[in-house]
Amino acid sequence: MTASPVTASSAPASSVSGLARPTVDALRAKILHHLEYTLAKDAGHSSRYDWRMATSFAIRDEMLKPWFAATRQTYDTGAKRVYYLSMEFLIGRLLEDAMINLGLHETIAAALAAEGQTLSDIIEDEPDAALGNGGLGRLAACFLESMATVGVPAHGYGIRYEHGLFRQRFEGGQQVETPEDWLSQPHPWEFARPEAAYIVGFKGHSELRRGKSVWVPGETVKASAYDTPVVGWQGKWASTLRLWAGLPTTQFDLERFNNGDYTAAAAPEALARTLSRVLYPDDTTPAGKELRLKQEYFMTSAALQDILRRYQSQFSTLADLPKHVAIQLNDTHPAIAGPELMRLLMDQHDMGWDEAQTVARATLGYTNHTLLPEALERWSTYLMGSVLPRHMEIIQRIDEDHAKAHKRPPSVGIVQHNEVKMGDLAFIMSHKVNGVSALHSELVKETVFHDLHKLHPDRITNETNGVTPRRWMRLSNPALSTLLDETIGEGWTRDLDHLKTLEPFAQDAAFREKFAAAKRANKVALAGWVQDTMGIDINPDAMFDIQIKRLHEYKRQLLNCFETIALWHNMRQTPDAGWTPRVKFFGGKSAPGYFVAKEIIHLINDVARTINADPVTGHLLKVVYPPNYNVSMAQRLIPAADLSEQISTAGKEASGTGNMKLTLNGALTIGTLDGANVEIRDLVGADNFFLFGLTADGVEKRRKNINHAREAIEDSQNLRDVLQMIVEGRFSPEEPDRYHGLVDRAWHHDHYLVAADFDSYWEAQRAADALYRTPQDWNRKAILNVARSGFFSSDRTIRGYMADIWDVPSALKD
Ligand code: T68
Repeated sequence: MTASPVTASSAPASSVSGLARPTVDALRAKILHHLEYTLAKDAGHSSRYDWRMATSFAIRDEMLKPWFAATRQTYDTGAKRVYYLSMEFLIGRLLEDAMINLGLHETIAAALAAEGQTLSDIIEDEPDAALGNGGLGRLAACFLESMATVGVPAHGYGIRYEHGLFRQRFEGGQQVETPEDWLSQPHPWEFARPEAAYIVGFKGHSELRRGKSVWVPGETVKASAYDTPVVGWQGKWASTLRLWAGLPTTQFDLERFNNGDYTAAAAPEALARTLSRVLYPDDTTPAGKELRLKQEYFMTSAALQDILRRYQSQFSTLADLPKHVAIQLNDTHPAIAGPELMRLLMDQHDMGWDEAQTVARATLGYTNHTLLPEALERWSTYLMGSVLPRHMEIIQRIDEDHAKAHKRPPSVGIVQHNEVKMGDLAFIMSHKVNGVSALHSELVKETVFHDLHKLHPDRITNETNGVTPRRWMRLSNPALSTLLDETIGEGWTRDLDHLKTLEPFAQDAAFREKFAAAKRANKVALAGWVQDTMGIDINPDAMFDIQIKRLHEYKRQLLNCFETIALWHNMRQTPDAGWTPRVKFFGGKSAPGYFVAKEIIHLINDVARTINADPVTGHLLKVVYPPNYNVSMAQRLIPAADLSEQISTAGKEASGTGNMKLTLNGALTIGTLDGANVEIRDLVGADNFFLFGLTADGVEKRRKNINHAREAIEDSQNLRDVLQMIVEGRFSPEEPDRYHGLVDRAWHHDHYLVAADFDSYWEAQRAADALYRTPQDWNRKAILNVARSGFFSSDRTIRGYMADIWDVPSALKD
């Protein structure tokens, strides 16, 4: 390979101020240095992987300065720290994110170009770190970045899963899972911290020694830390993601090995490594397995030991812990933190029961992410008592104390019917409990925590979710970002409320044209990718209608699929009726054991196959379901969306965050009054949102009529035709009865009210069609969606947590 001479040696064009930024030359030299000395490769014989690693190391070097500075300032000022405990961090690719936040995008592109390398190819070479299932894990990743932008001294704590969320393939239209192996290549962003290691126990028993309970674990493992720095916008601050890997505490048994018993010799190691082997792929349904409980405790205990060690290195009295430390529990998965923190304070630091409970509660906050009753974690007292005997004792006493103090009704207990209700435990052990959208937080008060809310009326609060505008606009949508920069300045990246100043431009025809051109460019790029990867030809001038999220019955991909069939059927009957051309995109994974969701995937793929092969409607309708939806695919799809499908059964989606990303990127929403859709619609205006369907109250009432589905189907010619086509095997001629079970459930077990909402959804879709035929009006509304979506920045969410829950100020001056 011939390298061109270095010419662009002056300061790079970039927007970051205040950071001493390296020049193109300096970065080029850094990359070459890492190629040679870190990777031991000759530039002339380096692969794309080598270039990516060398580039990542060069960027990582630039992260160290803000990271060290933030850490030092936090120590020096004794600032209060925030710890975000989460079983999931769905961080995705990190290279481009770091480059953008450090203002080095163009500099790196130039440095690589000088070596004959293309930045976009290198970016694409990075595997997605898929250490999460969906919204909850992605929210944690957005929060880390926002805390680094807003200036919160923060650590995220999680597990360094060797295998993240499985990879999805389609075979004959059915989902097939294969293991994800992001760590098969070294991860350039992490620093191993073997000195930060803690022993975590399981099982054994609890015994009294001199009047004090002491836990004697039957098994132990070691949690060993790996740190990844997360820099905020313009590198003014940084946070740390600390992930734990499981290691054996006992030495390798050489004697057994020498005696030929290789399996037994390696047993302790295998056991320990299992803890950080694989992410549980079930979103919204608890796994109920011993390994999952062990993983939760493993992460939580290691985090709390680390937090106390850091605290004690700086402060003396543990009674002051809540003055200096706030710990946030991302759902109930780390809810064992309540009893574990008490155990550490009492058993290891000699604090009394009452004080330990007061300190723990003042330190902990709990975020609830779901109302689905089946999704609330419960562990059998038998399992909890055998895996964590000392914690079981503590939980029982917390429960007794609470019962006595509040003379509460029997239905409120943490321990009920031989199960530990982790939501109730988290509620009782936290000083604040929050929901994730305005509607959700109200429903939390009325449903899951109805009784506890009555006893503690000031505890539940709302923190509506948000998304980081760095990744979800600046990085993923350069076309619109540049237009925003030119039109309203760059300030929106740090303060998304600046988008308000875009509002008058909705009336400006010249701006609307530029806006439409940016959207079209994104659609052309997506269409090219669909052609290359799936061989499907789609029209960039058709409406791109996108539903991307985990497959779940309550999210109602089935409703969208039924509407797609009805649309196709109507188009075939009157192909010349002036239809608005559409491309329906689906993306998402089903939990491997979720039969009904997998059947829906199969149906969507069968429908796509049938429709895409139809010459009559080929110019009007296509269905695209790319496999293995992940963060990187979201970054590709969202900027190209015209219509955002947010169609969950009202009362079921806690918030949604994809809905926010799509609005921000100028898609109009078709949606129910569910989760954060309610706030989106309030902010963007009812005229700029396609509303349909029952309300949360309406859903509850409608369910009381046991014939709700049959009546709705009988009233809807369209829906009857759809079900008839499916049941006749129109989409599965090779196996005509493939979907008999699905159709039967639609008639008789329609728990999520697909039928009841169908006609209203159909009408809203036709209103969207009509509007799309008047591009001026569509674009005006799309611009208003962008201009009014500033509220949905995760920076705003983080400021809410800081003020309402953590009592932490920003460490940044401006
Ligand atoms: C999601 N929850 C909510 N759970 O469904 C979504 N669950 O409405 C909300 O916007 C988002 O959280 C952020 O608040 C989840 O994503 C899980 O992924 C999950 C994982 C394991 C066990 C249970």
